[in-house]
Amino acid sequence: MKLKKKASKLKSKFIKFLTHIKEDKVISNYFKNNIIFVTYIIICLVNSTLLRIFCIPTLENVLSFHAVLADISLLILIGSFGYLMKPQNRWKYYLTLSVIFTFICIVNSIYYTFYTSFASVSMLSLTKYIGDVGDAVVENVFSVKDLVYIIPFIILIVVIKKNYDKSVVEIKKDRKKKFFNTLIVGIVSLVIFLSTLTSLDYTRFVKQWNKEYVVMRFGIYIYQINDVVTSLQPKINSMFGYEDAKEEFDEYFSDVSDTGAVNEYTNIFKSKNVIVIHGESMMSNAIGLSFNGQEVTPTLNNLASSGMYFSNFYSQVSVGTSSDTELTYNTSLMPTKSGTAFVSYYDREYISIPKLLKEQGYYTFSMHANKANFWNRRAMHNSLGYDKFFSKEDYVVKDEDVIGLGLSDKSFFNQSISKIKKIANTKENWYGLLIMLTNHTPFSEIDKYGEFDVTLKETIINEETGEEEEIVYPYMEGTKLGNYFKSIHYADQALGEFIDKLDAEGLLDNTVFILYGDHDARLSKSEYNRLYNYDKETDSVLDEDDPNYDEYDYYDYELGRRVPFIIWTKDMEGSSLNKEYTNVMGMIDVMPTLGNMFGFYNKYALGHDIFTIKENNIVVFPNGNWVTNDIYYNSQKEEYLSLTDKPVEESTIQKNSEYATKLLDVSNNIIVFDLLNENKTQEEIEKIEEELNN
Ligand code: GP9
Ligand code: MN
Repeated sequence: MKLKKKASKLKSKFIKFLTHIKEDKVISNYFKNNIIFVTYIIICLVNSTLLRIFCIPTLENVLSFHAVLADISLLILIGSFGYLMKPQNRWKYYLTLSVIFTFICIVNSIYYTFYTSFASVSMLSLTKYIGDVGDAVVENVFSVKDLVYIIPFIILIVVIKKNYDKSVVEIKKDRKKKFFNTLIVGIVSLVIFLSTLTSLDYTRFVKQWNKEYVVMRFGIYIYQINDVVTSLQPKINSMFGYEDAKEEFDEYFSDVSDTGAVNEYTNIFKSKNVIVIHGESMMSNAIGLSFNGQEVTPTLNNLASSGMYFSNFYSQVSVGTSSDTELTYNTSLMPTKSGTAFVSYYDREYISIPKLLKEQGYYTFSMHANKANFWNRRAMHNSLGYDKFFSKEDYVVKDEDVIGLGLSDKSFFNQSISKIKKIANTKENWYGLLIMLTNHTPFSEIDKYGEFDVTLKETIINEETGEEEEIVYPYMEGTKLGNYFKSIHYADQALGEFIDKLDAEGLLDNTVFILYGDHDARLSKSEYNRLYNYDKETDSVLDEDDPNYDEYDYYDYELGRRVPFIIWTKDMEGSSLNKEYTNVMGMIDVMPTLGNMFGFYNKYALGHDIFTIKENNIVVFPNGNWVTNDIYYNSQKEEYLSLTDKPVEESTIQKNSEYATKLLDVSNNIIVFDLLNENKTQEEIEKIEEELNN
């Protein structure tokens, strides 16, 4: 009876409360009195939703209840502090917050287009290179969608202009009350949000590894704040980092042999001279491709068909692009997890190809016609052990020889010949790395690349006249990928001329010629969709319902990022070495593979000699994805694509993913904690820790 009475009392109280809200227009009054605060919340919510629409556009991601609740909680919590200010000044606070949050969305929007990942403050050290590749960023990456975020922001400015009132007077007590009420609402929504999280969400949040997932569950703003904290963490918290890292390192290498395995390729190139070409943005998909009977890359095609062509080869770059490839190629280590090794860790000890060849008496040099401090190469090539680094200052750069980022490849190669000749005349054995430059995004200087036709031409018989007629379909003409083909055609031509000249000078007689593509061309999926699904009738991409339509999806794109790796000598054609090697291989495997052929060995290489590991190889990418001969694994989405008919075991996925995580950890620790520097004194260890702390 008592209970019933209580219940009806409560009910009437509740009804009274609702009537009060309705009749006194509590909600509409709240909106009216707090219009700037409410608008700030709404525009920040709209922007974070827009970002998910543009970057991770599945329904689940866009309408993510978790992300919205996380955003609301954070925005209210931070926003509540505005009520501690005088009402006349409050708008400044919300405007500042909105500037910061809008900026976060714009930066992430641009960053995602470029790297298919969300931004990290640890990348700030790279901004000094933006000026040099700025055009590339503006032409290829910055798009109208990145400006859309400004619209909600403008709405806020309009609302502020209309509603801010200088004359409002509010007593301190009221201010505090408003602050506490808002804070409590923020805390309640945060608690609700936290109660929806699973333990998996927490671990992913702490690791901040799977960025897409973190943004989907925690929203972009909490992601970014967490990113700042995790980026600073190694610096704040590295006092005991060294010991742990060293222990893991010792354990990892405890059962690695002190000498390399012997196989049929051991020492086959011992004491030969070496020319290595770093092929800027050279991708394997150009090899063998033709337009109207014209090969895009005749030189590469020729090298591939008359040499050792590793056709299932990947670069493993992170944000350090060219420099990451140089690191991995030279040392068989992976790019660092934050920052880039070339910029942040140039002063560490590295075991590198030039250093090991030097032990055999080689003279080693590198050549690149860009500024010596680009990617901090001057310092880092020294750390990698090159005897000499030829850079822009060693070349004559006439205006008419400049294409894109700097001296054209043709001129670069031409001028390099005499330098190499000089070295060859004075040194017994020599090894040189030449870094190309012209085939660099945005591939827009088509006038300077020379003629290369990327249209589709067909000959038909005119029914009326009976004569042959040529029809031209635009196909790749005027597209970014089309321009890329023109650009790589130029680079290929430069390479061809270089090889001819080397030969004419007798510089190929006792030389192994090696070429790798440094990374893909960083073009969007839609460009490839046009290449592979062109509808000449409509001059656009085939309709999705068309039986011939074969969508170029995420996996096609990732697998299509393969780059060439070729080992070639003048007399290789027709020999037993001259074939295509199809086992999956990464840049990290180059040092051990070449080491076996040239007779050097690095116990601390993290890759494998491809002729020892053969079909059991795994290529790990800096984002945790990996690929084997059988499977491509997407660590962000925890999905895979089977590449063969073999069934995929869950245990294989788990084993390989653990291998990938371990490899990335050990590699990162080797660089960050300078673990290859065996003679490090306690003082030096303390210096590193102090450096990480600052
Ligand atoms: C710059 C060149 C290009 O010198 O190597 O660097 P990337 O933008 O490809 O990292
Ligand atoms: Mn590059």
